[in-house]
Amino acid sequence: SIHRTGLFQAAEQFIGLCYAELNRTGEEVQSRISDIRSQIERTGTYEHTLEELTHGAKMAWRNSNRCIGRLFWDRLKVIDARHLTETSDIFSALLHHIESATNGGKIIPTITIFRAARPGEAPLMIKNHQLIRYAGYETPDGTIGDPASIAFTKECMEMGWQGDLTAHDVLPLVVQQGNEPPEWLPIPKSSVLEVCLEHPDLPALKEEGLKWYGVPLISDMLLEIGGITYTAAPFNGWYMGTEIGARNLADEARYNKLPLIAKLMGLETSSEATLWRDRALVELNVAVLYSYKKAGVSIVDHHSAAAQFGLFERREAQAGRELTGDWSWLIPPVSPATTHIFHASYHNDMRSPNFHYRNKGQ
Ligand code: HEM
Ligand code: NRG
Repeated sequence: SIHRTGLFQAAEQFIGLCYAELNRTGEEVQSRISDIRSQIERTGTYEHTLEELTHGAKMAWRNSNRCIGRLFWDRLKVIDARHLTETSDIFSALLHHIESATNGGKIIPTITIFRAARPGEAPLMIKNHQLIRYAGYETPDGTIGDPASIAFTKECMEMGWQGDLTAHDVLPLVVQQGNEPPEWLPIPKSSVLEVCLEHPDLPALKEEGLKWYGVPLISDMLLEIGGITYTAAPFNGWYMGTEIGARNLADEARYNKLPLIAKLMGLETSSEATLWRDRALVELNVAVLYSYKKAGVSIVDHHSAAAQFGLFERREAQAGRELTGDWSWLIPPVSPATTHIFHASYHNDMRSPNFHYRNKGQ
């Protein structure tokens, strides 16, 4: 069938690339490809070896055009959870991912890969956007928490979950197997590392109760390797400070904290031309980096991240690979023109293996 032919071609292309990078011989490639051909003929799909899965996930990170953190692509820790079928075991694996990747603050870039979609079978899905995220509530007196979470928070409450209506209620894990109803599990507080924000020379900030969680764990993207789609493959690295300080806490449609910071700084906010927004933005970002560093939680500032990305660019050239990137996502949202990325251009071609959004392609 068309589907099997497409799958076989994708597999063939992936095995060729992957085995070459792993210094395997041409005979090994040929024998693996004929093995895959017969698996596809018999079952309509094929299974990756642990080595293919591990290297394929690393290649997917390396091909993530929007990611500035790709220098470390080869150091991804890959956890094979393909054998798990019970929802309770899947929850345990998610909690294990959170705890082992958090690693007391010395974050380990990690991906846990659950079973792939099988032909004609409804897939396994993690409904959370990130494994750890704060709830958002619309109340008559305004929004509480993270406005980005309002829709998902409603779904959780319809399933019987209840938050404390604080600005920082950690949402439960929600897993759906095929067409079964989704199931949820609260994450133990002890598993969630958080950082309270303080500023080196604005002592009043500490009293405002601003905080963020330590580890970004994206859980709603598809991982495609050699034509196989893993519908549940949560991954994490560490934060770049601007993600928190220039977006999550600063966007008007998120926590909208720039007016508060400006007030603490005593800035004149009646005229835009005082650049109070810009000055508050910088100090909020100083506070994020200072607080994570002080708490011993891995984080990178955007200048260091850009320099690391520059080294990644040179290493890719050395390896004879063409770099792909999405300029509009790679530039940091604070002082973009101070990084080399701003002054460069990138080819935004989609390579495989890669991560994809769920609505596209599935
Ligand atoms: C996007 C940094 C690790 C895959 C991003 C973004 C940043 C970033 C700043 C843009 C996010 C945004 O603007 O919302 C980092 C840093 C890492 C890291 C500092 C530290 C190690 C990883 C890992 C993976 C990964 C381990 C996968 C294995 C991606 C993908 C996107 C992305 C797929 C695009 C997400 C989307 O389209 O929404 N990364 N990343 N990153 N990163 Fe990384
Ligand atoms: N901007 C989002 C997280 C997106 C992914 N960022 C990373 N990924 N650093 C936020 O929560 O602010 N990662 O795997 O490290």
